Amino acid sequence: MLSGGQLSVLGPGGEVIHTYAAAPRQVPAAPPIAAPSSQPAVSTPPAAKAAAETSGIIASVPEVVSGGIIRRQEQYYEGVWNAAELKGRALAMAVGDLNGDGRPELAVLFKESLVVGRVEDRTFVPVDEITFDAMEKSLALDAIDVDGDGRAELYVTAVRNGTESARPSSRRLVMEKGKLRLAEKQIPWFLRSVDWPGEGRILLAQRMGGLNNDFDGPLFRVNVQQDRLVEGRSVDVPSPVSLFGFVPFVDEARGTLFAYLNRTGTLQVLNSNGEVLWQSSSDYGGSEVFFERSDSSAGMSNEPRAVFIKANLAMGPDGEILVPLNKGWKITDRFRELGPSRLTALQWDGNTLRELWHTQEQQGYMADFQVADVDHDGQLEVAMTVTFSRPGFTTEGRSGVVVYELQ
Ligand SMILES: [Ca+2]
Ligand SMILES: [Ca+2]
Ligand SMILES: [Ca+2]
Repeated sequence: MLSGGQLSVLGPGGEVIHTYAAAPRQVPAAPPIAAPSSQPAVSTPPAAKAAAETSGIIASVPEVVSGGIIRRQEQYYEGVWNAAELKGRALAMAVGDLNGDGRPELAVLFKESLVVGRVEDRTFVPVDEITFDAMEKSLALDAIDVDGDGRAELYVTAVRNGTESARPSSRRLVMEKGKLRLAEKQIPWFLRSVDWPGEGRILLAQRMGGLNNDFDGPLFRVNVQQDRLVEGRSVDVPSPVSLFGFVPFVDEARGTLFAYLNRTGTLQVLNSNGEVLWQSSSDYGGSEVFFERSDSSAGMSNEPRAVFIKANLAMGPDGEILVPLNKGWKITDRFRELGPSRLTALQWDGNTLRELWHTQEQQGYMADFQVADVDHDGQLEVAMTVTFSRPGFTTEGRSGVVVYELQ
């Protein structure tokens, strides 16, 4: 990484292995524009690495040297572009084929609205937009074909305002003849799609509990029957896993394990009994998205409590575990402004999670990400929604969808 006029080569755990003096450089405040594509640079001199770091994914490549010591050098892939610039503060993003034509659509969620479009020639072309009930706060978004008709539905987790009576009031939307239709509202569950071993992505739900129990009871599958979302079988997850901030994966010896972001930002690997097999020494996660509930410990002040929706974890195309990091999130204030941010890919080696690569840092808060073929060219990308400026008294704020080529 380049900072303070020095290029630091980082090891898999983020520790500095070498530091080189480098020419001063402007740190871009906005995401870099598409760089001309070239072959991945291997064993490039430090100066070339500094140039390459302005775009793309930064991989940690193991290089065995004598004496049994494994050094990791960095390898840079170019190809990062800004697929959309949107007004307002994006809360979540989802990619899926909403109309069944074989091309993906991109949906971006804001507090009270949802925008759907397509990425054509690396540009976001809006298709439709829908505005929601202002008494509800949108929190999370998924695109998944639960009813199996070949078109993904959109699932928006939302909570009805009112700290005393806050309750999930989620929605299902479908695209019909190029228009979004609110097929169902006031769904009384939190909703989240999760990559499930042996099945692919499934949609799960969980209920809200009593005042100090925000996510309560088992996680369960949901199905669509007669245009209604219905409760299906529950899935087994270890305590303390709840709906947001985990992904299961398979270890050949140990069976299904769970990568889990705990409430203090430590990334853990749990077995099915909830035993912690590994945990990170650095922080991950970080979210600015929350709803409010009454705080039974607040006493006379009646100050509500902020319940944050944990960052998404997901599986990468090669079985990597993808974990976002928004720096600065230890501030417990609900008006936290996080960033810079990056997405890290980690691989389980049977004992520890090791870093494979991370994206170049973005100077903003990463609200959400998804691996998908966003531009329909047959190659997967990582798409992420980043908040570049926040709403103020005179501005609406600005968000972007940044796309990293994985090839
Ligand atoms: Ca489509
Ligand atoms: Ca469908
Ligand atoms: Ca693509």
